[in-house]
Amino acid sequence: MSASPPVAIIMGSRSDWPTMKHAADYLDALGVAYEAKVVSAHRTPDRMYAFAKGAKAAGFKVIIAGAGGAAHLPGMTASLTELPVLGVPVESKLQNGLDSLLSIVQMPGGIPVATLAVGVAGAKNAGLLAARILALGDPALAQRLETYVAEQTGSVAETVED
Ligand code: RP5
Repeated sequence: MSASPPVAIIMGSRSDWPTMKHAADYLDALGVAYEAKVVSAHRTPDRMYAFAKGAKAAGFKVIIAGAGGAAHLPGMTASLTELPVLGVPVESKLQNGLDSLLSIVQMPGGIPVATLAVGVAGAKNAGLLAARILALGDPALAQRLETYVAEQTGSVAETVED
């Protein structure tokens, strides 16, 4: 059986994918392999437990976990694995994702979740942060990240006219 890719992107619902896809897009652009799947803390708790308990042995190195509303998936996953967990609060109807953010960010001391911004920006940065973590042990990826930053800097015009 081949090892899992370095990044797992998990999310509480298929409805989270339009947001979480932005993490996947950045990983694609940087040449980082990932697996994306729906793992709900509430609707599929056994799947969540099995995934989180087995993630390290399966070969994953970083977990990106997105959820909205009662967003328990990142924290519960972090409680079941030693791998770094990056939490993405997905926008919700109640408070545009502020509720998701608070659900994810307020972890008790001892169980870390690196919490990103709400929504698309958070998903993008989760992809980039996962790449930065992996780049610590991957000089070729570090070079690709450096190129990405340089291109981003170069694309920002100073003028406001077309
Ligand atoms: C959470 O509930 C999911 O992460 C999602 O953001 C939210 C709503 O899920 P659906 O009702 O759209 O499946 O568990």
